[in-house]
Amino acid sequence: MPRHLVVGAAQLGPIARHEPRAEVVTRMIWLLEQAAGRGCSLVVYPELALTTFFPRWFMPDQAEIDTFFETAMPNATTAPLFERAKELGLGLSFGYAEKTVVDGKVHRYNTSIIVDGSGEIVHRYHKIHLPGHHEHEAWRAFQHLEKRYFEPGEAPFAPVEVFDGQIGLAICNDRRWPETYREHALRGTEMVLIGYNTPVHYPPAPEHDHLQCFHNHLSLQAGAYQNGMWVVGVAKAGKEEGCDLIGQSCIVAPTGEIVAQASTLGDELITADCDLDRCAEIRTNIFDFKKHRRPEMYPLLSAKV
Ligand code: CDT
Repeated sequence: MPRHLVVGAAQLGPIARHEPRAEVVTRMIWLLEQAAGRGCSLVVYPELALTTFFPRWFMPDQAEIDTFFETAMPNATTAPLFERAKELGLGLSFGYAEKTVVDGKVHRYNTSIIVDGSGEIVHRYHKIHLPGHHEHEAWRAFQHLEKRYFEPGEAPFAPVEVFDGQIGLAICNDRRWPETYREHALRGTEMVLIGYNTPVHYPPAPEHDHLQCFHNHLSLQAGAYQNGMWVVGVAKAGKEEGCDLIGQSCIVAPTGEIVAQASTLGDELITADCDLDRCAEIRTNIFDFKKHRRPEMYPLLSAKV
């Protein structure tokens, strides 16, 4: 039996700083219902899907920063999304800012989850590659304070068995790192779900602004092909609080080909019927890791340099 997973990439348009979470959830449910109509089993939303991309502002007051964090998932605001998905028998994946207490210590993560078709959270991932800076840098047109507001995840990339496949997570900046896909692939991941918020303007190197969309697809397509896996990239797009975010949400086959792509910068669903067995086309041929990989020749790859 071929293992087909019909997946929906649910791109979100801009979310205003003071837009209530409940309104965002309503938008997410609208996309979810479209996905059900198109035969999807899994719907993937962006990084930090419930709020505006708040690391663009320096906020000295931790209480204000914490207004963007969730202390439970699901919670009263997201419950309607979980309930509707369960009614429709659909799985979900979305990112959010997570505040959690472990052994009396508070942790804040940039988190993404996978929810199965029965409404259970079956996987939780804490973003490993946190970009940006720690301190307020007034010269920038806007801040990128992920390093200040989150702590990095400490669990390696790994898939979970769900939807009759090996499904994994990564978040935004992770997609630019070849290690993300290779670690996933070595652990058997067949599809990686990657939400992102990527500004067009990159203050430290504005000469690269015109390359943002190119680098997005370059990374997602190379990661898919060089590791023989499906890649689902989902943007928060459009002009958000004066900051332009790229769109280009896409679903990439293990051959590196884009099989579906968003054409707007707003709320938009794209879908693809993904045959998970197609990963073997690459992994038992050109990138047969056991046969052709030479890990003894790459000792620095997992060393601190
Ligand atoms: N959210 C996120 O990781 N965004 C970064 C922006 C560039 S680094 C400041 C990205 O890699 O797309």
